[in-house]
Amino acid sequence: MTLLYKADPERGKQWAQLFACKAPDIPFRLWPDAGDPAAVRYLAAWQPPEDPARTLPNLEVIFSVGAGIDQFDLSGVPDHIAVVRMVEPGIVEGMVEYVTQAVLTIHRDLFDYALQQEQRVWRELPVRAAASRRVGVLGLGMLGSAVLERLRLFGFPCAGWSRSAHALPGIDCYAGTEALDAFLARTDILICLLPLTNATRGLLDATLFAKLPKRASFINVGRGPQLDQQALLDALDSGHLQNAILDVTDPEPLPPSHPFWTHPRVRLTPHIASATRPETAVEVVLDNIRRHRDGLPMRGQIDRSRGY
Ligand code: NDP
Ligand code: OXD
Repeated sequence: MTLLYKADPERGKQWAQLFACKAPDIPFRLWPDAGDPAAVRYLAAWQPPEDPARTLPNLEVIFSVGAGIDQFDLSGVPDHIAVVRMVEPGIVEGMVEYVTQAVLTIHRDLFDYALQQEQRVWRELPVRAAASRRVGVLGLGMLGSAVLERLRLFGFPCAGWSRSAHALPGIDCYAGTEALDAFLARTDILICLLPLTNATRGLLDATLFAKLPKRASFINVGRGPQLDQQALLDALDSGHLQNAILDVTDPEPLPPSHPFWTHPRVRLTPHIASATRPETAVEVVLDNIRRHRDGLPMRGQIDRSRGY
């Protein structure tokens, strides 16, 4: 019943200690030291090995160490192997912090003040009330709903968009392609927290940006390939969009010559908005292993037909 860990080796050492302490009955191995491959039933990975079913013939569950699973090539994972994404409170807290700071950076004009500072200009800009800045989140899942719940407390009018209908206190919920235009038309700060699937790849394009109000801003914490990067540059350069904060790009890292690095209206961070915290993630994985052993549904098991 071995669990094999195949992701960042430093965090792997923390996982190893936590497993030794909380589940000494489950042998824990750190990739590439898999031990007897036939003993591996559980794999915790950012990216599984190639042909996981052949490499690990008795594999039963792949746990993503991240909330997203788009980095997995599911075509190489047979149906009898369950795939589970990371649903744990540490990831949620990190994302709430990151998006809150990004929204407040935009809302309190810190892009403009940074430009003024470069020119040694000391000039007040009018402060806009949060109640007049409409925030909209693409994705109402574990992360999107938590982010909105926090932003609502600042007084921003909040809305979210998802595939299926949701009802969240104090949030205007929009669902489905037919509701997207109305959601965009009421959104001054757009945040992407969608998983990368065939349906969301390239979704953030010129047509979508054109549907936002003039001088809206954009925050991408979903995945780089959801964004048409040239369309964003065009929208910023034409003044239709005001600012962009990007934690994810395509590729990662961006090449040194990419215009995002130097664009005065773009802030970049290297995919650090949020990360799994070993202390809380190990608890969740252990709970899911227990559930799996007891024949109960695991938390975060993905639906392959939806791709997330
Ligand atoms: P969830 O699976 O919990 O939520 C996904 C949400 O997106 C759901 O509300 C879902 O709708 C909606 N959605 C999916 N496809 C569509 C579509 N085609 N049209 C409309 N809505 C859609 O995911 P999480 O909230 O946990 O995570 C979201 C993403 O955030 C991850 O997949 C990952 O890419 C990214 N992420 C980024 C991190 C970073 O550091 N930058 C860290 C962690 C995650 P419905 O509710 O109807 O199913
Ligand atoms: C994740 C990520 O999906 O870090 O967890 O992007």
